[in-house]
Amino acid sequence: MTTTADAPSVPRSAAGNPIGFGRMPRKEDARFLRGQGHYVDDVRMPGMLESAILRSPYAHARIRSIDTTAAAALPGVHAVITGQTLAGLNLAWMPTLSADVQAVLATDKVRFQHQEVAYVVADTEYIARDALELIEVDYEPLPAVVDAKRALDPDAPVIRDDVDGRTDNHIFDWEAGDAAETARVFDAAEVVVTQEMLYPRVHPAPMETCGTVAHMDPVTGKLTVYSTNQAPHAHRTIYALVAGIPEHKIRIISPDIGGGFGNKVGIYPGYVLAVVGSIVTGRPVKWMEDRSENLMATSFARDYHMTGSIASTRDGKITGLKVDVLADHGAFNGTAQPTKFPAGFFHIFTGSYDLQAAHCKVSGVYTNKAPGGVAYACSFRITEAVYLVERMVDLLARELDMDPAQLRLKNLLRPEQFPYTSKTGWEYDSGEYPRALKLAMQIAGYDELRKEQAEKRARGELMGIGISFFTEGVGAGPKKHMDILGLGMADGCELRVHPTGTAQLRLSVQSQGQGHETTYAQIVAQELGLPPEDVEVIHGDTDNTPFGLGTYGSRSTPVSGAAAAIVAQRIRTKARIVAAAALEVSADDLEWQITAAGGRWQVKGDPEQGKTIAEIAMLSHGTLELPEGVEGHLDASVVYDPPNLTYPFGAYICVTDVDPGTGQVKVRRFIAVDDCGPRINPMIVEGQVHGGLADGIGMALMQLIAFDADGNCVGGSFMDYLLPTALECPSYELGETVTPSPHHPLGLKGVGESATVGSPPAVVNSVLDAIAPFGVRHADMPLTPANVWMAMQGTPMRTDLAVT
Ligand code: MCN
Ligand code: CUN
Repeated sequence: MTTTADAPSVPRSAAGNPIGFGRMPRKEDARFLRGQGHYVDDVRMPGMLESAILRSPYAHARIRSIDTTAAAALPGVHAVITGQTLAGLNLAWMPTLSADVQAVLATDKVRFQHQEVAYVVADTEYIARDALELIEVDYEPLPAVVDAKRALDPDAPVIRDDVDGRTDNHIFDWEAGDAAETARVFDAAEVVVTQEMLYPRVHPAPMETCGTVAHMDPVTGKLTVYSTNQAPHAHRTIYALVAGIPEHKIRIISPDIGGGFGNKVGIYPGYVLAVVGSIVTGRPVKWMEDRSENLMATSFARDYHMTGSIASTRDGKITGLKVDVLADHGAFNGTAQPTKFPAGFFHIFTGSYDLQAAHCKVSGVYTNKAPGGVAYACSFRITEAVYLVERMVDLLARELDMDPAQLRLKNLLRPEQFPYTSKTGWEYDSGEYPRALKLAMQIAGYDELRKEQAEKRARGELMGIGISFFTEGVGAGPKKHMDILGLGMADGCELRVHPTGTAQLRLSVQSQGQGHETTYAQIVAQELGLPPEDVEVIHGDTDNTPFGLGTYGSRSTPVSGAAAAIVAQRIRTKARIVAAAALEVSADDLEWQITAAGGRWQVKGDPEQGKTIAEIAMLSHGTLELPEGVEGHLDASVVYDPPNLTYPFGAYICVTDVDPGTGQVKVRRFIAVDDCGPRINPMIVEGQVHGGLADGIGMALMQLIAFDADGNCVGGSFMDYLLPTALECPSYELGETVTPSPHHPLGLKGVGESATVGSPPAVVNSVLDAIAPFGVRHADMPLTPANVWMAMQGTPMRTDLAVT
């Protein structure tokens, strides 16, 4: 793996950490590596009860009756709750983040396999699960629709007949770009290539499943909720709006989170049920889902059936792109995404290319599957968009008999075109695309790889080289395009420097493994010259942190990272005034220096005279007479409303070998050049990229949630839903270019989802390049040995429908 060394000039703290940006071990690892993390399932409250959910065995069935008598009589059971109980509290349905509703417990029908039907609160989870078996539900099975392409057929059963007057399974139509202009460009095109492709349904499968402990204190009326969630403040507001509990009487605590990947953005029925359970019993109630519940009932990602067409000149200048998408949202439109558009950032489907016209149309449909979020390192539909355009460019290269790297270099946006307004109206902030691709080609030794491939092909060996280039728009914020249920996307941030010069930074974003406790301390360290170990990062507790909408869409660094920088800069400015008063000089005579002793305001031309931030902190809290209008203490707060998204990008190259006899794919090399602007902590960024590359390899080759014709989910355990391990992943070769964002105070762009977005097309392009001698144009993910082998025989599989 290639690495980036810290700049030698970065001063270091006594503990050896860089005072500012640079490689430093993660502060949180001291507890994680010792097994001392504190997760929701570790929460034990006095008198706490446990619970379990009864789920539907059918994908579609009418509920005739539910008999809970035997379950309620089981010793140790405290409450059995059904949809009818909830209906009495007006809580049988809850709003989703896409302005749809979702059943908390089914009342009329079940609409996907494993939907929530009843809830038991008992002394222990074991008793609760025993009680589930005593609940008798009389179901009338109904035909299920699991094939999105059949969901709009006139004879398809209507899934959402809870909505008066609904006669079909259509959710929305949405389009972007200029249809007329695109048609004109296609009419004039010398070459047009069209391909249908599926980005299959996948699941984020975090190590820790979802869960919650809810306690409604009957005396104070305060609801405390411990939950595995990526957006505690948004959850608090939604609980207040939905349950009618005053917001100041709700405290959401997200302790350590064992991976989110988008799975922990939304509110699941189990969370609401734990709250209801606590209200009903007057005791704290815990609900933790098991692995199968997590895989089968919480938010999925993708499930996009896409037909792309790309137009170009004979010599390879891309002129137009159009795409028609059928989006499978499952039984409830639970899409968790902050854009005001139903298809989120699919806008970015023109990718990184300079073209004349583009148009896309997305139609959403209901099916009898679990509600699809857009979770799983999705950047809210950028993932599907990048996959589409990168497959289309490869197909065009094939059609034109051009090298796919050269075709990309010919069409990538050029540095002088930035800021660039895309054909769908988004302003890409900065980019130097050809530089990144050329660096990836150089690390890969691209020309030699092509020679090796030609030699191997001559011997009948199958080797593939796949490229992808991606641009993401991350940092959900700009008001024009975004909100969540009417809430704006600005992030609050507070910084307190204590009298002795250590500090606490309070953030609204919520780490799930991204290392925020380290990188945000490093931002403050850089701006204030404090050792990063002296800056404690506090997050995940709505009573103790300012409002903000949480961590997803790689928005933390673009939004809260900017807030942290600005709040520290405000303190530095105030510190200058205090230092000037203490030194009896004018503030203009002071200059800022970061020394081994930390950040210091010192007299220009007389560096002996100065005050460190720690000294200034004591003075600010002490007896020093502060100038007129300057308050004591060294605290500040800020609310940062980002003017635009940030647009990180990258160039990936994947080398695969395919076994001609079995279709087995081996990823031999993976080269990833990422540009997320300056890197706060290069080690953490590389860790994010490593994780994302493994994700991408898994999705491209192994991961799949498929359904049989009756709507049974075939992917409900790790025996069926295969996650990549070290065995499937090569030792990654990373590179870096740095193109700062012009509007972020530190030039930073997000990176948390980059590799998950960018890698699947590189792997797929590589495998399809390997088996090109068989005349295969396209095969859908996952490229399992069976699927690859079938493609080599000329019949690639329809991967989303399981044959049982
Ligand atoms: N960083 C940096 N320099 C940059 C950009 C980022 O050092 N120029 C650091 C950040 O400070 C942060 C980390 O990299 O410590 C990721 O930052 P960012 O890109 O801002 O992403 P978020 O913190 O908002 O994390 C969200 C993102 C998403 S949306 C998913 S999904 C995902 C991902 O992060 N889920 C993850 N990475 C994950 N990593 C882990 N371990 N677990 C998850 O659940
Ligand atoms: Cu959409 S997966 Mo991440 O944005 O939490």
